[in-house]
Amino acid sequence: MKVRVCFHDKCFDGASSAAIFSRFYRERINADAEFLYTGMTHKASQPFEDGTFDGDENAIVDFKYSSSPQLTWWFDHHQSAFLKPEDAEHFREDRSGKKFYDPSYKSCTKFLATIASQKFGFNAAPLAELVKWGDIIDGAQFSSPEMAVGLAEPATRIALVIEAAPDANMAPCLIPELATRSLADIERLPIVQKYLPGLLERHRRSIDIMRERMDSRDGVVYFDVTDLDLEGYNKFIPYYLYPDAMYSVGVSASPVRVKVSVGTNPWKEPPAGVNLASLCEKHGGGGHARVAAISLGPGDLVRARQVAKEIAAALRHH
Ligand SMILES: [Mn+2]
Repeated sequence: MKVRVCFHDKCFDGASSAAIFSRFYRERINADAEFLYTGMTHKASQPFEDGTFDGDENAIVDFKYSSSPQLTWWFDHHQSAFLKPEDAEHFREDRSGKKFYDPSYKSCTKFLATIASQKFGFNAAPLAELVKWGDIIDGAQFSSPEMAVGLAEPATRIALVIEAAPDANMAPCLIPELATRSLADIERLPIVQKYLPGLLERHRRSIDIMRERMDSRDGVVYFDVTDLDLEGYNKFIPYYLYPDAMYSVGVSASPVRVKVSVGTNPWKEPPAGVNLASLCEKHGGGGHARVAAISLGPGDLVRARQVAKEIAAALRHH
C-alpha cells in the first residue's frame, strides 16, 4: 500500500503536516502503509505535473487543492488554496469526507492534528510539541523579533534547515523523524548537524546584508536581494531591524524563480481591510491575509521589481 504525500516544501509547517498525516494514517487507516514524499513549490506554472499522484492513495497537505480524481486526502489552511474557481467548486462538491480546508487555522499542522483527532480518533498527544511549534512558526506567534531571529530553540533551528539546506531530500528525510522524535533529538541528527552550523553562520551574515539593503519608509521596509544567494532568508529580519515598520516587501531569486514576499509585522496590529493574499492574487500570487507572495519565472526580474515597488507604494498609503 503506497501513500504519496505531497507537502509544502521548504516549510516547517509543510513537513510537520506531512509527519502528522503519516502517523495518523499508519495508526488509524492502514498500519502497512509505505509513504512517499513529494515537496511542492509555488511556481509561476502549474504545480502538479502529470504523474504526481502515483500512489494507491494520494494526499496533499499544506498546499493547493487539486481536482485530480487520484487525490484522496487534502488538508490546507491557505487563503489562496484554489488555483481556479472550478477547483473550489470541485472541493465543495466532494463527498469523500477526506478533504479539509479551514483558512482560520494559523498552521496546517494544528489543523490536521485537530481533524485527525476529532473525526478519526487519532491520539495527537505525543505530537503536542510539534503542533505547538508548527503553530508558532507558521502563525508567526513568536513572543518577540529576538526570539524569531535568534534561533535559540530546536524548532527554529530545524525550521532553518528545512527552509534553507541545499539538499532536496532534507524534508523527506526529516518527516519520519518529526513523526516520532522530540525536536531536541532531531536537532542532534547527523543530517541536521551537517548543515546547521553553516546555515546559522549564513543567517547571521544575512542580517548584516539586509541591514545594508533595507529601505524603510512610511511603515514599509523594502529590499531587493536578487543578486545574492539569499532565498530562504528569515522573514522576521525586517521587523527585528525595524520594529516600528508595519509591512515588508522583499524581492529574492533562486535558479527556478524570482519571488516577491510581502509580510505584516506580527508584533503590530495592522490596519483593518488590508489583505496581502488578495493584493498578491492580483499579480498571480497568494498566501494568507498577513503574509503572501508572488512567484515569477527566473527571467521575470524586471517585472518582479516593478510589482514589488507597486505593492510597497500601495502599502505606504495605509
Ligand atoms: Mn502552512
